[in-house]
Amino acid sequence: MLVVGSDILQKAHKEGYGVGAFNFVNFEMLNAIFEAADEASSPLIIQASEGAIKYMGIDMVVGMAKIMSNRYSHIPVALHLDHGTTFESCQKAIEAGFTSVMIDASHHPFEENLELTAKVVEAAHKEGVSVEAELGRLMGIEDNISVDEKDAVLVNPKEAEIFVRESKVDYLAPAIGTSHGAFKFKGEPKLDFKRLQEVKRLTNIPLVLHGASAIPDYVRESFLNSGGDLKGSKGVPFEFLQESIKGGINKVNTDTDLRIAFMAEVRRVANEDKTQFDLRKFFTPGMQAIKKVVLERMHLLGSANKIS
Ligand code: PGH
Ligand code: CA
Ligand code: ZN
Repeated sequence: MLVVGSDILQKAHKEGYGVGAFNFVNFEMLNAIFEAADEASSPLIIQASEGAIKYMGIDMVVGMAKIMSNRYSHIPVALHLDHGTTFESCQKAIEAGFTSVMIDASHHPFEENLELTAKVVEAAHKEGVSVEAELGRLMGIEDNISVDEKDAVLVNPKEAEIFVRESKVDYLAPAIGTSHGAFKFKGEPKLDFKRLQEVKRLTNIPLVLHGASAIPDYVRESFLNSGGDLKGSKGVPFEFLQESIKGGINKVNTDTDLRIAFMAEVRRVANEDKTQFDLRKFFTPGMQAIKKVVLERMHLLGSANKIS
C-alpha cells in the first residue's frame, strides 16, 4: 500500500528507529527491495532520482511502485522523489502519484532555500504529500578541517530550527559529513554526531541521512572478486549508522550499496560463462545480492518487524 512519507517517518521518529530509503532504476532493484521488506516485515521507502525518472519515465516509476505495493499490500510503502531540483519537478512527481518529495535547494543561500522549500511544502500538503529538504552541503569532513570551514559546509542547528519552523517541512536532511557514492572519506570516517543531536533537539522532526551506504566488507569483496575496482572507496561504518539513529536519523538513503552488490554479480556471471546471454541469468543473482544487503540493513536500522 502506498502511504504518505510522514506516516512512516513520524512513527520511526517517535519510536527511535531508522527506515531505509532505497533508490531504484529498474524492476530488478525494486523487486529485490520489496522481497527484503517482506522478509523483514519492515516499512519501506522507495525513491527515484530525477535521473531515474528520466531513465524509466515517470509513469513507469509510479506504475511499478503501485503494482509492487499492491503485491505486498501488508507493507507500508512511501514513494519518494530523491533530490528534486525545482518546484516544477516536485509538482510533476506529486501529480504523478509520489507520496513524498525532496526539494534540494541546499546549495542556494539560506533564504532562497527556505522560500523554495516553503513553496513546495504548501503545494505538496494540499495534495497530502510530505516534503524533505536539506541544509548544508554533502561533503566529507577531515580531522584538520577548521571550525570555520566546518560551519561553512555542515548544517547550522540554529538555522535548522528556524528553517523547520518557517518552512513547515516534514523532515530534514542535515549535512553532518557524509557524501554520495563510494568514496566518502579520505582518512578515517568522521561524522558530526554532536551537531546531529543538536539539530534533533531544536527541530524535533524526522531527520534524513544522505550518503548512507556502508560498503560492507562482503559487498566490497564480491565486487573485487568479480574483477571490479573500488580503490580508495569507503562507506559509512555500521557503528556510525547506528550512532546516527541514536542521534535522531529516521530516513537512511541507500543507493551505492545496492549498485555495487548488483553489479558484482552481473560481472561474476559474465566472467564465469562467456556464452551466457540470458538476461535473467545475470539479474537473478544480482537481485539476490541486493535483497541480502537490504534485509541486513533493515535489521541494523531497526525497522525490521515494525509493521503493525
Ligand atoms: C543518497 C544515496 N541518495 O539520495 O543519499 O547515498 O551514495 O551513499 O548510497 P549513497
Ligand atoms: Ca544538496
Ligand atoms: Zn542523497
